Amino acid sequence: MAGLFIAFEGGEGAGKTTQSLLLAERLAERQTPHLLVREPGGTELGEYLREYLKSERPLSPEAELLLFEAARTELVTSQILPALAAGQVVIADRFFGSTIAYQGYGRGLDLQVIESLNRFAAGPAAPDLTILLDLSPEAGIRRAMSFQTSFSPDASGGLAPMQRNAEGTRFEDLDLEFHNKAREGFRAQAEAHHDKWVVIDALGPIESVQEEVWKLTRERLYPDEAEPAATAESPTPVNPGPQGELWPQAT
Ligand code: ATM
Repeated sequence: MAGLFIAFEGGEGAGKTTQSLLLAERLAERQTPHLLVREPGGTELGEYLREYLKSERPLSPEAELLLFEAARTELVTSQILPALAAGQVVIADRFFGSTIAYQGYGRGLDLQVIESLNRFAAGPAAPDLTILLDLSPEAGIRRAMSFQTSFSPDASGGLAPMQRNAEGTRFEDLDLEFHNKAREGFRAQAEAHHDKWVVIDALGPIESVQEEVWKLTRERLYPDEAEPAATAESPTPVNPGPQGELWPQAT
């Protein structure tokens, strides 16, 4: 398959959305055709399922798994495969590594069942490179909280907390033990597939993580390009940019 498929994985607050957006910006600067997607989401069905999956409404672990896979199939067939066939770079904010981590390691569902559902849902679409932005759940949750809450003037002229993330909190509400298991699931995959997964310490500054991400992408997209000489110039200014309706929050 032509094109290049890059997935970002990691826990809450790891910076996947920010890094996906920054990578898309860099590709746009070079006029490299690309598609930015997130899971679950990116299609009408996917966004509909996302709303339910993130809500606190009742859901068994088995149904949860099947809904993530349903959202995935829709995204893969309608967006990812056509983009790859057209030679584009596909950037995914989460892909099937999240299902192994959350429904497998986190929820304790059978890993072989998940792997076969992942294959069924994704068909021939598999990331050429998965970038795991790794950090402890404690640090991630602290960071995510700072993204999610901001302040807005209230009716009496004071400042009232405002929830920037209007989505539900099914996963955010799970305890640290769950998030530690999910992290273990991500790291185990990175170790088992070290030819396709790269781990980046997500605690570093956004700019240096971005440089590492760009280096990994450039090596694959433009392998003949010489490494630019180091300069004293400051790195590309970081601007997570406006986020559209289908992409409401940088995490
Ligand atoms: P974010 O896009 O905000 O990361 O939310 C998606 C949530 O869905 C995320 N929650 N946390 N933390 C992880 C979860 N998820 C799964 O449990 N399995 C999956 O297969 C995918 C794609 C996401």
